[in-house]
Order: sequence, then structure tokens, then C-alpha cells
Amino acid sequence: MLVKRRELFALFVVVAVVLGIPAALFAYQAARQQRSPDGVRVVEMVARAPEQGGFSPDRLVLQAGETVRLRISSPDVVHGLTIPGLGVNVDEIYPGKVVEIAVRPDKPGRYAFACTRWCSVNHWRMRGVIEVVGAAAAPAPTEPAPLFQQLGIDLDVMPPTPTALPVTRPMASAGATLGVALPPALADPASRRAIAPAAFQALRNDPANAALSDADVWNLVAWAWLKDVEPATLARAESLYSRDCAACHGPDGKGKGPAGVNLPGMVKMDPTMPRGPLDFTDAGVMLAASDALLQGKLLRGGMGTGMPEFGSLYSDEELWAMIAHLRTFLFAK
Ligand code: HEC
Ligand SMILES: [Cu+2]
Repeated sequence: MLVKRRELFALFVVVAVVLGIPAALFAYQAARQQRSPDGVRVVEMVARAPEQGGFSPDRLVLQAGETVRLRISSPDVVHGLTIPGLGVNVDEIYPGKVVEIAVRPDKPGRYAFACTRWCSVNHWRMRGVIEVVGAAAAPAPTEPAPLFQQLGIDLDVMPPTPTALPVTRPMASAGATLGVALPPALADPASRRAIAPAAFQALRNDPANAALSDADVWNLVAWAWLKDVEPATLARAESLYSRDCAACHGPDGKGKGPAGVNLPGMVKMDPTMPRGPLDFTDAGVMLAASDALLQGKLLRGGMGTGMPEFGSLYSDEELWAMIAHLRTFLFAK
């Protein structure tokens, strides 16, 4: 009799576990998929430092045209949230407070999101994606391949170090006042992006510029590389730089930011390669690189080296503006 009871009890435990776990999971899912009284779907999102899991969930599936209320909270430190494709920017998610925002994505697609505060040394890993599904009204227009791909640039080939380097800091405003017409390939931004500022040499060799000093020709180069970007756009890039890059590359662009040391993957790199984030004031490297090459680096990131990719967070205009901003570490405006 006693044995029988024990068996019954064991059976009861097994049944409870078998039924209980799915029930608990279902309740958990339901809680996550709650709806507010007005019928709007509510998604609870927790932002934790990446070592503790980052965003959860870090992948969301929404219906196109559906309004969803995101309730974001943080159990640890201050985080931020940007969803560039949906125009969402939350500067601060304070621990213990809930930030509520509503999103209503219209177009199907993948929308990356990211934390915007240096919440930990691994902050730059704190990203996620929102997938918006639904019948697309019209077939999505196929985007042209990024310029660096159209040009067939191999991102892993280091361009040769230029032979001529400026002695003083080239100044775009001084270049603008020289009244020298740029060759068409440099005047037009689209073709200029395929050329490296080491093109100084070609300008120097041009008999038309014989009367110019070397410093003048460098000023002309600085102007050619900065003339296409509006001051407001450049200012936007500057603020993105302090938000997204300065911690590794340093506020002064010299590659000595606190988060740039001991990045994972750096040690495994070729020992002859520089180990840290790029120094944007290094003329030998920066003058050898075309804007298109830098675009490729920003779109791809540094693979195992810790340099994140920014293609999913920046618009095209922001990418080119960021590249112009990187030029200002070497060229004065
Ligand atoms: C987590 C640290 C980190 C952050 C954040 C970061 N970088 Fe980097 N970056 C690196 C490292 C490390 C390298 C060197 C690795 C390499 O060359 O691939 C690098 C290299 C680069 C290079 C040159 C790549 C090459 O090989 O020539 C460019 C350009 C660059 N970063 C731009 C940026 C910009 C712009 C931002 C911000 C939008 C940024 N980085 C944010 C770490 C970082
Ligand atoms: Cu963060």
C-alpha cells in the first residue's frame, strides 16, 4: 500500500512537471505579449549591460502598420536606445524607471537598434533588430551596392603609404580662397570618393599649379575633401562621433580611447599590424585611404578586432558625413 502511494505521488510530480513547465512558459509568453486596455500590443523590453545579456528581447517581430508600445526598463545602469530606421531616440533609460514609447513601422524590413550610452566596456555590443513583416505594397526598391563594392575595393589590402605628407595642417578654408579650379574628378563628390587625398601629388605635378606652394596645394586638397558636406551635417557627424566612436578612437581621434584597449580579438591579429583603434591623425594611413575605402570599413567593421559595423545604424548621408568628420582630425575646416 505504502509503495503504491509513493508511486502515485511520483506520478503526480511527473505530471505536474510535464504540464507545469509549458504552462509557465505560456504564461510568460502571454505576459510578454500583453495588450494594454486600448488593445495596443505592449512589449516589455529590459536593457542590461551586455555582460548581463544586453537587450531582451534583442529580436522583435512586428506587423507592418501595427502600433506597438515598448516599455523599456533597466535593472543596472543608464542605457539609451536608438532605432534609426523608426526615428526613435531615447537618451536615457534610468535604472528603476520605465520608458514608454510607441512605434508604428509602416514598411516591412529589418530595423537595427542599439544602446547609445557607454554602459560598460562592452557597450558597443549592445544591439538588436526589429523585423517588420507584412505584405509590402510595392516591391522594395533594390538598393545599389555600396560604393566600395562597386569599385571592387579589397578592404584587407592596405593602400601604399603616400610619399608626400603635409608639413603643416592643411586648411580647407584657405584652399577655398585660392581661386583654383579643381580637376573634374575632384570637383565632383561621386568620383572624388574613389580617390585618396594622396592625390596631392597629381595636383602638385600639374603645371597649372606651378605657382602654388606645397602648403597651398595641401589646402586645396583639404578643401576638395570637405567642400561637399554641409556644416549642419558635419555637426551631426561630430555628435555621432562622440556617441559612437570617441570611447575607442579617442575624442581627439588619436586612437587612445579608454574602451579601445585590450579589445577582444586584438591579440590574435597579425603582430605587425597596429593593435589599437586607428589614429585618425595618422597622415600616412588617412591620406592613403579614399572615402570609399573608409565607407567599406565602416560598413563592415573590423571583424574580430572589436571595431563594430555602422551600416545598420547610419543613413548614407550620415556615413559620408562621418567620413568627412574623420578627415577633420587631419584637415582644418
Ligand atoms: C569598440 C571600439 C571601437 C569603436 C566603438 C569604433 N572603433 Fe573604429 N576601430 C576600432 C579598432 C580596434 C580598429 C582597428 C581594427 C581594424 O583596423 O580593423 C578600428 C579601425 C577603424 C577604422 C580603420 C580601419 C582600417 O583598417 O583602416 C576606421 C575608419 C574606424 N575605425 C572608424 C570608426 C568610426 C567612424 C567609429 C564610430 C562611428 C568607430 N570606428 C568606432 C575600434 C573601434
Ligand atoms: Cu550601452
